[in-house]
Amino acid sequence: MSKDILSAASVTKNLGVRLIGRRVIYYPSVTSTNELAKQEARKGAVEGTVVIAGEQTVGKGRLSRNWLTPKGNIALSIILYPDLTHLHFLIMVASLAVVHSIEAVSNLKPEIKWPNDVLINGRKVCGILIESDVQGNRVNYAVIGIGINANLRLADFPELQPIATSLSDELGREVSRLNLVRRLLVEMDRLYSDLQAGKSPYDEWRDRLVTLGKRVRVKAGETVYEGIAESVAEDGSLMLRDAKSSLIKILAGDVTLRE
Ligand code: BT5
Repeated sequence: MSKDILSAASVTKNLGVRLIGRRVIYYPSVTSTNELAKQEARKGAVEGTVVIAGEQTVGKGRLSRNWLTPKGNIALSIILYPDLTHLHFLIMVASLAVVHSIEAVSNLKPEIKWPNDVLINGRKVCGILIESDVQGNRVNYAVIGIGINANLRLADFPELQPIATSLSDELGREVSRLNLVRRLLVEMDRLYSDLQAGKSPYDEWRDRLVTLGKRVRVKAGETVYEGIAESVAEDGSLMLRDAKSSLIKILAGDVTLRE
């Protein structure tokens, strides 16, 4: 088990951020940081507030799936009040921030898999769940939930072993969650500031996608598409070239990369 101590004070100390991470709420154990962050957002929490947990008992993936967050992992949720025109960029900002922060604390080479995964050596090390409340043109809030397998022994979770990995399993040593979380917040703060200043994360995000050029199978709702992942649009959708050479635009889905 990791000995590094996560707390609101240790995370925020001299962090030097403008928005994201200027306020941190830490809980040793919660149901889901996204649920708590949404409650805080509805109460008007200051933008950039981060809810961090030592473990989650009911961590959430997309489409009501489960996200396992035993002790030693990282689970955090960031509260933002973005413009509607920026909403689709948040997944790009978040995945780039995760990649940069892992690279900053290790020599690992993370890759982004469309739409919301970060992989190392082909296995999922991080999942991102963005939940937002939109009314007309107004975004009441957006919560970016990030789960990173930091110090997780996959041998203890056989059901995840084929698809998942952790930083500690990849490195053969534990990582400092504190260093990683602090770096993640600094990267998020910088990329979000850039976005607000009109600099889009799109180009870098597209260039780092492992998905492009690959033969993929995408399940979106009840529909399954197969073809070559040709490109991504600036709104984050995947452009898939199917067997009939039609170009199909897919907003969100589950991707299987095929050899
Ligand atoms: C995701 O969903 O990848 C989004 C995960 C978001 C988790 C964060 S943690 C902080 C915040 N609070 C929350 O409650 N959630 C967010 P999805 O693409 O649907 O992937 C879910 C699938 O990944 C599951 O069905 C499992 O197969 C697999 N999975 C579950 N736990 C995992 C883990 N720790 N590592 C890798 N894969 C996992």
